[in-house]
Amino acid sequence: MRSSAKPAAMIIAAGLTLAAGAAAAQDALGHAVNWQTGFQAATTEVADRTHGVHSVLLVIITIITLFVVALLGYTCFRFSAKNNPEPRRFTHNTLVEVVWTIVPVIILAVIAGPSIRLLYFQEEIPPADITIKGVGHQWNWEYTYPLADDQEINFTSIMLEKDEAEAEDLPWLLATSDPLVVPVGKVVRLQLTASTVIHAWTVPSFGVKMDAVPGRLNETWFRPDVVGTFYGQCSELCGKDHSFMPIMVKVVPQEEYDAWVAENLAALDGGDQPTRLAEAR
Ligand SMILES: [Cu+2]
Repeated sequence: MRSSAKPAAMIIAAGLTLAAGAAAAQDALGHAVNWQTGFQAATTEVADRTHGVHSVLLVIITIITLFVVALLGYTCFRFSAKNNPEPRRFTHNTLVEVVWTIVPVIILAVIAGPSIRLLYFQEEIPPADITIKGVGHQWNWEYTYPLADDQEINFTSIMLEKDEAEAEDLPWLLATSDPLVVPVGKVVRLQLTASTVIHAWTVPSFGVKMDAVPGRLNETWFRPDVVGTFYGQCSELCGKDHSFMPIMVKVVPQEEYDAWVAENLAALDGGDQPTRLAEAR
């Protein structure tokens, strides 16, 4: 037993090192890296708390799995035809049945507490600092920022082709033409819908995944605590280019966000609307 435990421990240690390295490597990137096993670094409280619940569940699941495997192994060995040629004929054991009903109920009740608390935290949108409307098209995301005086900034994020992404040193298949721009530390309310089929707006670093459904307005929110560029992908199979409608979010300081809004508004006033309408891919 002892000799086989050592390689297993080494494999686990190597896996953890790999995961830690991958997590550290992607901190600055806002997207997953090859061979990454853990989550992308959390940059919102929702993501942080989601990871917390996941960590607790992982421990509980691991203990249960090991317990069941051990029981199974013991049963296979102890009650095999060879070791137990004369099987006993009873079919019920009240004590065992009570235990295997009550214990799972207690475990589920313990899991339900933090899980439901997190669900409420995710679902209750705090007072929003900015609101953005997102529309999923086949196959790109259109964003609208409603602003004062009936003005709005409207543009469509289209995935960069490989050469375009490489020219800008951005990750291909994740980088888009015009990214979403949001201020750091502010509550962003995102209202989502879709034009033809269901899509899902997902950014793992924010812990956000919300369906965009035609004829329906779904709301979600995020408050990014870290400046940087974060990526996600459509997460609801939506057609042939489902893999090619990524999400790119630039989280910038408030001044930079204000300047970005002013720049786009100035362009609107000059009649030179920066709107980039969806080009059919
Ligand atoms: Cu999709």
